[in-house]
Amino acid sequence: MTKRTRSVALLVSLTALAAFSLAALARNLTSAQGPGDQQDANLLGTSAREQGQQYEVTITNLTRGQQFTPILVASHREGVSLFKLGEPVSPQLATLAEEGNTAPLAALLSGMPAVRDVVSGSGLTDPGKSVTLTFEATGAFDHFSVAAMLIPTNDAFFAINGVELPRGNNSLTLFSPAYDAGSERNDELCASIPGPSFTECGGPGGGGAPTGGEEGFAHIHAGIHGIGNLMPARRDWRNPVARIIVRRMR
Ligand SMILES: [Ca+2]
Repeated sequence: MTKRTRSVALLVSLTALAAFSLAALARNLTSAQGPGDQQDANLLGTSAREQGQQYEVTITNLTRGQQFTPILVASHREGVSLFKLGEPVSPQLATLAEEGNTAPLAALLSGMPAVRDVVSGSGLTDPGKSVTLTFEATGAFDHFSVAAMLIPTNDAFFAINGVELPRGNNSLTLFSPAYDAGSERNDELCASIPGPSFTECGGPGGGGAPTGGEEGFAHIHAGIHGIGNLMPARRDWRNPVARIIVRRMR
């Protein structure tokens, strides 16, 4: 075989190999678009989600006569805060603190790139009772926050405001005082406090309080003083009002 002949033969072989490779690639592409495609995508999605770490947070109501409304939990980067003491709260947190409605704050947080996961519980947590929620966090999204309203109050809430999650299998126990959102006057009147049936109100509470007289900034709540319908002997508290235990599940 001459040198030229060998070159041609080699070229033919390379061409055949390339054709075979292209055919195999084409088969793979066809396969990737076949019936198994959705399953593959699901597996990929599951795999991506599993890269996050799952945490369990248990919140206990430490008050004698206050219930917690549904509890919001979020994982996020360092620097995200639900509120700042001494400053006005966001309208979304005001709604949570005045009405027990987590939806506006959940929507706000969900739209933030610095937030990884937002979970809202359901139902009320009675004095002495606990509720457990699970959420995911990963990488730099290693902080979490918690918030829920105390009822019956005008705008009291407890919160964990951006705390670093425990590392490894360690659990972290935190306590929260009651905060006042500063967005509603504390008239302690049934007509101003939404919610279920309260003893002092003889039925469900009312709507929002009249505007005006709100304190204007988030602060430690001053408690129930008997200036309206609520009975301090039944509803007042001493801080802390909530115990929060968080630990990693996987
Ligand atoms: Ca207030």
